Amino acid sequence: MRNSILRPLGIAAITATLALGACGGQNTGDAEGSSGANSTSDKQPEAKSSLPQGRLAAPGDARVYFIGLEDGDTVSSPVTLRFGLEGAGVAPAGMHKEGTGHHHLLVDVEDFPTDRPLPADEQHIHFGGGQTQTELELEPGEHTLQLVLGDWKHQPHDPVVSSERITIMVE
Ligand SMILES: [Cu+2]
Repeated sequence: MRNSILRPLGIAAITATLALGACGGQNTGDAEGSSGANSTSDKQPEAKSSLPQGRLAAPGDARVYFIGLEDGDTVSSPVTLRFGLEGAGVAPAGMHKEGTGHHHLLVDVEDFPTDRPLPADEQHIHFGGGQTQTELELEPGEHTLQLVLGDWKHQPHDPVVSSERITIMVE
């Protein structure tokens, strides 16, 4: 007796699941890879609407800065750098959360992109674990340093939260 009641319900549930699955599959599937038979839709790749796109917004008054280090300072290597952040929170890379980001240290970099993730190399140092301090070895001479807050995917916020680009002299 129970079976006869449960069975129709079970079938209905499975059907619903399949229908939903098919819908989701069309959006996220490899639309470009398979020029399959009855694909009526030439949808743009932007169809993955559930994934957050674009730059993360930042509070307008957010500010990032070096603590205890100013333009024109003379330091010895390695220099300890401390990152200050006001008006926003520190979050590890990969965490999509409004009003947060992680620090990026730009060494001898004049300009940086805002329309894509920041590069990752010796001159663009990511602190994706949420670190707010580092020790940096620098060759003697003049160097510029700048902090840029990056969002969960390493892209500068909108508006950009960056420090002044300071020049220091390394002895
Ligand atoms: Cu990053």
